[in-house]
Amino acid sequence: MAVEKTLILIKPDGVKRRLTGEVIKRLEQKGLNIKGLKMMKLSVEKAEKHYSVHNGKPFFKDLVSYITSGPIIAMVAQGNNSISVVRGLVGATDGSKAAPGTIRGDFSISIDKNIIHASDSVESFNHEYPIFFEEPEILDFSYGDEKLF
Ligand code: 3AN
Repeated sequence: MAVEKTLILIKPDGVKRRLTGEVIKRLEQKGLNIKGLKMMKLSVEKAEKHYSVHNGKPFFKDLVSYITSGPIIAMVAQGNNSISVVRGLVGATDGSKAAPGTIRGDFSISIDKNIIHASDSVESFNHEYPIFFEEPEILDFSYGDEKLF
């Protein structure tokens, strides 16, 4: 068991479809601790950095133009094994194949407009979070209910 932080983005389709509350509800219900949260419009430069691992792939340009097309919500959440826990809540990349009960399985039917991004490793988190947050914006506090989860 490892207490980890993970970066979560609600993508422009998720924001425009008013799924922000639904996503946050699922993270909170699971027992994840949200430590930073903001709404922002991503610059192309930051989007290219965030998705640098996909640079050169056929869908890279569309990925960048899509994630910069409207406001997103960025969050840092902390909890036991939070990276794999949140990936489980998110579901498979392709919404048309994601299992019912997952966020993508319940709300997406496509591979690109798939509501949400979540870090897939500690290395990814370390690469991703500084693109969205300054260190002091990730708050160090206790919710006080940790013993209940
Ligand atoms: P995930 O978000 O499930 O970690 P990644 O990291 O493989 O998926 O891909 C990043 C994003 O790129 C996905 N969320 C999806 O929006 C997009 N993507 C991945 N594969 C494809 C593809 N074959 N065609 C179009 N978009 C894709």
